[in-house]
Parts: sequence; C-alpha cells; structure tokens
Amino acid sequence: MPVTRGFHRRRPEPERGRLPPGQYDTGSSWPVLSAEATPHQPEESWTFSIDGLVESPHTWTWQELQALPGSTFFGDIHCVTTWSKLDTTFSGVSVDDLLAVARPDPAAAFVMAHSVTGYTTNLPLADVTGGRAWVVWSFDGKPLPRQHGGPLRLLVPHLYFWKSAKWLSRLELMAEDLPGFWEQNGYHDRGDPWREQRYQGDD
Ligand SMILES: Nc1nc2c(c(=O)[nH]1)N[C@H]1C(S)=C(S)[C@@H](COP(=O)(O)O)O[C@H]1N2
Ligand SMILES: [Mo]
Repeated sequence: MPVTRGFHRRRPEPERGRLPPGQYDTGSSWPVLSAEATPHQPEESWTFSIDGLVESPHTWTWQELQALPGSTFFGDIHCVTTWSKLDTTFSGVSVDDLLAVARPDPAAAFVMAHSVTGYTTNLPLADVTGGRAWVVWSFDGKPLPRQHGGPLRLLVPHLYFWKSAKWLSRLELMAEDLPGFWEQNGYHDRGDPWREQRYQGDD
C-alpha cells in the first residue's frame, strides 16, 4: 500500500526518495551513451531549426542562439540503463522561448527531435513546453563536451535521457506521434522514469 510504503524499512540514504524506481546514483561519473560516432561540426556553422506544423518556421545560427535570454536547469537526469545523475547544471535556452518564435500550429501535438547524425526521438509537445525542456550548450558552466552532445543538445530531464537528443539540429512539430530511433527499437513512446516506462508495453 502506498501509504505505508517504507514504514517498516530503514532508509539509510537521506536522498533515496530522489531516485526513480530501478535507478542508481552514478555519483560524479557521467556515462556516455551514443548510438553513433560523435560529430565534430564546428559551432560557428551549427544551426538549429524549428519547423513542421508551425506558423513561422525558424532557423537560428549559433550566434543567434547565444544572444537569446538564457535559462538554466538544475536537477537530476535518468538514463534507461538505470543510472541517474543528481544535481546537474545545464544552461542554454528554454524550448518555450524558441517555440514562442516559431508559433506552433494548433494541430501540433508531437515533436520529433533530430540530431545531425540522423538520430531521432519523439515527444509529446506538452513534454517540451511549460518550462520542462531546454536546448543547452553548457554543463557546469563550461561548454557541453562533444561526447555529451556538444555543441547543442536537447534536455528533457523529467523523461528518460534518451529523449534528450545529442547534437540537436531540429525540432519538427507534428500532428501525430511517430516513433524515433529507440522508440522503433522497442523503447517506450513517452519514457517517464517515475512510472518506469522503459519499453513499449510498460503501462
Ligand atoms: N544523437 C544521440 N542522442 C542521444 C543518444 C544517442 O545515441 N545519439 N543517446 C541517448 C541516450 S540513451 C542517453 S542515456 C543520453 C546519453 O547522454 P550522455 O552520453 O551525455 O550521457 O543521450 C541520449 N541522446
Ligand atoms: Mo539512455
């Protein structure tokens, strides 16, 4: 029963409740999980676009992104392979601010995030709005390392980390849900770590 859960159990680690079910704290390490080779396109030629079902498709250059009002996330990230990393700090711009420029069509309900490498991942539009998603280029105040998605990655920390596409080039707004790379390979469409939505068929 949820009400009595933990009542008879000792909880030595004070922060235990911060870990979603089945996750462990990876501490100061940060595993690299990449399906592709790390791309090395320079920042100066990087562009990021929002297109698809929007009123005003828009492409930002690297310099234009840096000039936007900044936004910082401080909190935890959770990989489906069961590591979580606590107290991370990522900075960039909030997806809300980018969408305010592109103006989603009322029919838009899903997003496909595209990496320059061809990696894709799908998300409900509602999961990248409301101050819960960022396009980031710095970690702990330093440029985001290449192997972790630098120069630019998506950050959607309330979902499993495969939704946070590295080397982000594009958010495509869609009316219908289409599976991205891992979702076509058996992973869950939404991927909420607190509900342990790891694989297709999980709740
Ligand atoms: N382009 C791209 N983005 C990606 C991935 C990938 O393989 N390619 N892996 C995803 C997965 S499964 C995780 S857990 C995180 C890993 O990010 P990290 O390598 O910075 O820890 O990136 C996600 N974004
Ligand atoms: Mo992952």
